[in-house]
Amino acid sequence: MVLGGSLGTLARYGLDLLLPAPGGLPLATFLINVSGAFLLGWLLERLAAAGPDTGRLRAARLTAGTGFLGGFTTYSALTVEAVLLLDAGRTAPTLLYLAATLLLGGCGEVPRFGMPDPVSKDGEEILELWQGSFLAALGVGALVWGLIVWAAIRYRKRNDDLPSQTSENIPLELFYTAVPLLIVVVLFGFTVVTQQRVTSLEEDPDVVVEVTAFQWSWTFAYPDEGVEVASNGFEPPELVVPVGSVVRFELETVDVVHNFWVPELLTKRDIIPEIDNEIDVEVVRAGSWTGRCAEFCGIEHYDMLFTFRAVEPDEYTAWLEDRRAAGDVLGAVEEEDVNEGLDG
Ligand SMILES: [Cu+2]
Repeated sequence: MVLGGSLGTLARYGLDLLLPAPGGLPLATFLINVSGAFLLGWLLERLAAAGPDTGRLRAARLTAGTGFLGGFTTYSALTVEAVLLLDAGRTAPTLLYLAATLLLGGCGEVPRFGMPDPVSKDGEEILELWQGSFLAALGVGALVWGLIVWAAIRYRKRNDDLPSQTSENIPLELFYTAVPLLIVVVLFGFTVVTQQRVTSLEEDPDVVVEVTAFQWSWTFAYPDEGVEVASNGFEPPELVVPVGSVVRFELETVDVVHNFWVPELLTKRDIIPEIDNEIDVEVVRAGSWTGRCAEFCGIEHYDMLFTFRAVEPDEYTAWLEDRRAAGDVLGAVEEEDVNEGLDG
């Protein structure tokens, strides 16, 4: 905790020196407190998900959370700066500064920035990558906007003298070449790691489903269970999977290119003639969502919906029984029948 606290304080002083104070406003403290609060929320959530607060997890919480982030964020600086601003008669900026820090910092949970609430393990990882990239972009954006406004105000035209005619500044140019490169490298690194993880295939999936796309519907076959389901011609077909099992979707098409997409999985995959695509999905909670074809594949593309339903394992077994009893067995589906049904 002491080590973490010292490192956190050092990091704060470093940023304090680096970041400008546009118009005398404490930008550095603001960014530090808001980002610190977000990081702490994220860290505590991750630790809570990893297991009970004992042993190494507890040590990690004390070092990184209480120590580092505790030393990093500084509410004493917030108070002192607010009082200094108030004394200087700048009431509006003071209130804005306090409100923005506490509101943003108090969000606790990072917003999803437009992504659906993920229902699979991969989806959670993809969401985290998206949130991280979005926050990084927001941070860079805020810094750039701040610098633009600051430069416009600080160096506005005051008289007719020529401004400074500096033609080059090697350290500065190196700095603004290195920083974007570093940002790209970091984003690229996180992307590759996440991509490798979410596209990797298990040795031995618990359930295999053969997903067949055609103009314009789907069939879902469970070869190990001898079950195959299709649309009844009136309702979209239903794809049912057990919660907590690794499900392999083997994707194939019998005609043109389609695309398998359940938005809540945060992933979709093209289904291309002659090319076998496979994805592994582990759904983490029960529910029912709408899946669709995400590749324009013809006049009734809009109708290529299916119901994606995740149920507890015993319910899944019962569903398989029901399907067999209803005659939804392998080979019983004729694609032409389904097409006629949909057309009629
Ligand atoms: Cu399609």
